Amino acid sequence: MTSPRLPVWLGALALGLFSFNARADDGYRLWLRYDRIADEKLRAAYSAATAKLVLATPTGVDSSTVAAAHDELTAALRGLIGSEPTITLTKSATDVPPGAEAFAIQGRNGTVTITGGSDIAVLYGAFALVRRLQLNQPIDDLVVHDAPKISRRMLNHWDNLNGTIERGYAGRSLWQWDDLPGKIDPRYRDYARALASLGLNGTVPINVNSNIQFLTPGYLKKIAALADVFRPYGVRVFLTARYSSPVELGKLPNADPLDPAVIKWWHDKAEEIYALIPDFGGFLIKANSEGQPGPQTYHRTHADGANLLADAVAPHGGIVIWRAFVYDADVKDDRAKQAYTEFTPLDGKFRDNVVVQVKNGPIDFMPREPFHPLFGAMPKTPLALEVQITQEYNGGSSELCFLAPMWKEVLDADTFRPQPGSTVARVIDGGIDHHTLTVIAGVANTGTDRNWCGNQLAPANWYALGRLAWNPALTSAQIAEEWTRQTFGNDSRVVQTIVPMLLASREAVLNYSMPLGLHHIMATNHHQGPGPWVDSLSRADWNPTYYHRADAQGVGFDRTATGSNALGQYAPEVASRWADLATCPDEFLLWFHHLPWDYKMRSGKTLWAEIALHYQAGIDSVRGWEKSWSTLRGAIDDERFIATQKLLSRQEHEARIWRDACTQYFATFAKLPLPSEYEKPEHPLDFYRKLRAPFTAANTPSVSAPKP
Ligand code: BDP
Repeated sequence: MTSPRLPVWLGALALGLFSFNARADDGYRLWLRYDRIADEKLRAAYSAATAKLVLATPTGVDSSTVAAAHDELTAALRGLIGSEPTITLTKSATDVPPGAEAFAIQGRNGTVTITGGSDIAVLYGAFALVRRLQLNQPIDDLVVHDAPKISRRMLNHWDNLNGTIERGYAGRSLWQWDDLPGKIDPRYRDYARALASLGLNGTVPINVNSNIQFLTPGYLKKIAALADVFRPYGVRVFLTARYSSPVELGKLPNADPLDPAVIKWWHDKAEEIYALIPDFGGFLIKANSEGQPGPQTYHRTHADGANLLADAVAPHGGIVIWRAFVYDADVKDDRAKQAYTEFTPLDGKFRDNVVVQVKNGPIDFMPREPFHPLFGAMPKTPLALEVQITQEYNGGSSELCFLAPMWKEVLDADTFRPQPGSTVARVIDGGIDHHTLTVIAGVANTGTDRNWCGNQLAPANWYALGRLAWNPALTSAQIAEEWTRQTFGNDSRVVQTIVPMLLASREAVLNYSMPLGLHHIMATNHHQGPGPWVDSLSRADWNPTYYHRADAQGVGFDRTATGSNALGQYAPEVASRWADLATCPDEFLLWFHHLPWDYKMRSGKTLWAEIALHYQAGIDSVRGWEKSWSTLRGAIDDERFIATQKLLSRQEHEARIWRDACTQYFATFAKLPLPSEYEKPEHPLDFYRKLRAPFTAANTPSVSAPKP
């Protein structure tokens, strides 16, 4: 990807037209780097194998999407192997289903044919071929058939009208609202290329805490201009909407979903949107959650609310994605239970074009949560999985935390509903309950930083979400290796250093922040450091003390039958495993149980010692990466080498703050000595209690939904 601001020669460098190894690289090109392959023999083999490229589409007619595939292949082959491919377009005569996103790649005797069920599928095939070349994989006698497992693969941006991003750590919003629709930042196209390269086919450019301005005619034109840029890349635009828009924009007395005037208002709004954006995807709605308006304001259900909007977009082929992240001020026994309690009675009551979007766990994107009990519990309703790519609770952009292992843990979890083998992946891909409307969404980590995501390793998470959305069966290791090779090159020393770091990082972050099932013990507002002592926020369930429940007797949230019985929301096979201390995995121990400090763990050590040692282990991991990263000096460009070195050093510092703050705080209850392996804390507890994070965009509470 080239920047509009770069001088011409640098742009050429970015496209890989120069064969030397650049010593500076700002990461702008993400994983779409087309630097010349060093191995001459391999280049010659690739050059011979790709002498002719045939794009076979259902119509054989040139389109902006075919042109995008053509451009990408040309840039990639020029850059990677220095050859000028001959690309021809033809009408396909194969068994790839028309209209579908499936593609086939066949290579023989110097001709590679990419056949797709649609033009977009051909573009996906083009990116798949390019990836093979970037990974230096053999392409002789190539036969590849591929198709996505989930139909809507989306990014959810939490970008605000004023250019800030809720929980965004990579600069300002990519969308230059003041300049749109007249001025199109070339970066929008690079964004669409990145999405298409992974097969992501939907984007919600604006925050779920929505601003009514986005539904005004002026802003709809700006959004339509974005949609025009994204369309050739197969990326459809969706919008969030504030539920009370008919009142605030339409000046109606209420927004009751059963009121005919409200129904008409939304129908008219849908017409207006589709006139500007004919392939508009539909609405993503956060309602009756964290202060957002919703149907319950009018004593109606989430189904009434969703169906109102679903009926408005249905004539145009649109869908409604209704979020299940709900909790109200009336905290009963356990916030973890609320979504299940509110939504399961509504199963079967939603229109066919509604999907309910569920976060991976029942609380809120904590570093580790058990899978959400709604998965498997609403067979008549398509359920989407929502994960967070932006690292709200995993160190923002100042820490390495590769999230594929976290998402895999959830995708592979067995809900046992209706029978064993019913994994979350199979619930959301529609396989279990035979739904065809299937959705997966990641809350984006993009911003205006040159490297897009705040640090040089964070794009691995964007990449991972896209690849898992296409195929949830891919392993974290496969994804980590692909991304590393595409981003840092195929030098085995580089690959063997970076991949293990990525794979270990999520567990390390857990260890030094919220080990053994501890959760929601972060600082107020910015969520980037420890705050286990916080107990004064206006809602009980915003306070870390609500979640860890440390006292002289022990620590942890009893969610068994003797406590909140949140476990009762899972299938009996799952519930009994987690309820029984003999079978509950250590990683969920304090999520489900309140245990004495001297509780004997599987390791033979006390719970207290294990907590302290997990915190220490987290730091030891980061220190290990600092050492291994230092061996890469000279093996990668200096710019990314130095930036990442600084990142890891900052991470070590932040990890120490977590460890010293949390262990000293919990020690005030445990009253037990720290194990000998544990390093002496740098400062007393009071120092950490007084620490205040500096002002950053990420450190400001949500604009429209103030919360901890
Ligand atoms: C929480 C975030 C908050 C979001 C909310 C949501 O802290 O900023 O608005 O999720 O998903 O994790 O709506």
